[in-house]
Amino acid sequence: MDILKHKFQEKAIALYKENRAMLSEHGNLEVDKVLIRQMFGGMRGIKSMIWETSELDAYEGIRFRGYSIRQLRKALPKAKNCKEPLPEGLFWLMLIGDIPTDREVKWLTEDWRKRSTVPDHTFKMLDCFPADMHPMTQFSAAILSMQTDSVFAKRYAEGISKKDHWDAYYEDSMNLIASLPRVAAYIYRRSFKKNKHIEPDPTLDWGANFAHMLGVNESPDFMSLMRLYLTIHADHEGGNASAHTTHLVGSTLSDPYYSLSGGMNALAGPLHGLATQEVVKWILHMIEDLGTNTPSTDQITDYINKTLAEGKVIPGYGHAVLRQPDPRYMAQRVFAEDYIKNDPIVKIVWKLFDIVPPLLQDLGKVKNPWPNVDAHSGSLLMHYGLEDFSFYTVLFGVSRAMGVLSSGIWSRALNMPLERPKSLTSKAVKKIITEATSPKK
Ligand code: HAX
Repeated sequence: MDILKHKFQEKAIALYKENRAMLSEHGNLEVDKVLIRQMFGGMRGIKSMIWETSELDAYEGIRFRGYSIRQLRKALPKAKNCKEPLPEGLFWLMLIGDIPTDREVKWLTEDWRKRSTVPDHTFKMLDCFPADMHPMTQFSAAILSMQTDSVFAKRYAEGISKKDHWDAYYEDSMNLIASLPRVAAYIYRRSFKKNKHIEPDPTLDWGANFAHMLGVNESPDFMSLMRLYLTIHADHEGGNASAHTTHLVGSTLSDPYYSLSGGMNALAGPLHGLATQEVVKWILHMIEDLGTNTPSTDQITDYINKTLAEGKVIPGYGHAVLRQPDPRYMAQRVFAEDYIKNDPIVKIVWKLFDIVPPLLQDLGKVKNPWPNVDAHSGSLLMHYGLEDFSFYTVLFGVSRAMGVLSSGIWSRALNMPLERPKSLTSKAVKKIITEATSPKK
């Protein structure tokens, strides 16, 4: 058994026993009552699932195993001459709960390199798709096509014991994460670079090799950005749409390929991960509309009001849980301040930070007027030559795979059951209200 898997097994058995004991003693304890507005309001705030790898606080933002992004930028192992953490280190932390050593991270980079083979039929299938098919459609289909290699599906068909589900899930998850940069880079090059592909570089770490295969910029700065990007987008606790979808599909004991493909379809929505493309699209339209890439505060204000008057949202702003500027936005801002502070699009992104929140607040209904992660990411990618914004959500997906699959391994190890919440009809809710509000006889 490999070193990561062995450590995981020890941790998983211990937590499984602890949780079982806790359930038998305190299973009937009430944590939260569900309100009618939560039932109709996208289940906001209902505590109803277990997610070990990260937790989101409305004011402090995301913590991975208790560590904030700022702490992780210091504590996680780094590549030589790079200030940003290696995403492999975050994966180890999410799975095991401890900050890995440099040696452990080196082992993981090498393990993923060995596992990074993509089946030939996946490339052949992608080659049959129209080149202008949205990259997220290609990505989700490519993930699904690799399901032929699923260790979990094969072992399940052979009759695997419940207690070994996590082991097969681990193998699939590691294989999948290892191969995603190759798949994503292939989609990018076939869609935007005349089908001219770049071979992986086995001397590079996971994130840097991905940057290399995209082939838009060979500078160490772009590799640093990619490592940061892949680290901060990985996980945002379990209730967000891509994580929750992956979790839900996995709860049926569909294998990680089915589950992640489902999660990616959720990420592809404009209220979720597609917002990263929408932000850049919206800024570029604004520049074209106004005829300048240095718009004044008044011009930007008018453009925002026009967008709102058309009944659209301002992409990159607002959040279902956060009530402060997203620390993932702030981490990217710090990177931009260090490396590319004179970029015109970055300057617009920073101007929007001052102009958008009061305008959203004036609407009187927006709960969080601050920027989310997607408000900044595209401007950084554009600067380094990754200008094809319909590809941005695929990058997000490669990173998100680390969070949702490490959580998936935990779900199988803790023997999480089929997920099946209760639904009611509107009529049934009205009846409940009538009974609760009519005077007692
Ligand atoms: N622009 C305009 N209106 C907005 C808004 C924005 N950025 N954010 C919220 N609102 C509106 C909502 O549409 C809603 O209006 P209605 O009542 O008329 O339907 C009202 O304000 C209340 O919404 P809320 O409770 O504040 O926000 P929700 O939890 O319902 O939704 C969203 C959260 C992220 C979907 C929302 O803020 C939004 O649409 N933002 C823009 C899209 C975006 O950036 N999405 C990415 C989010 C982060 C993420 O998942 N990244 O992957």
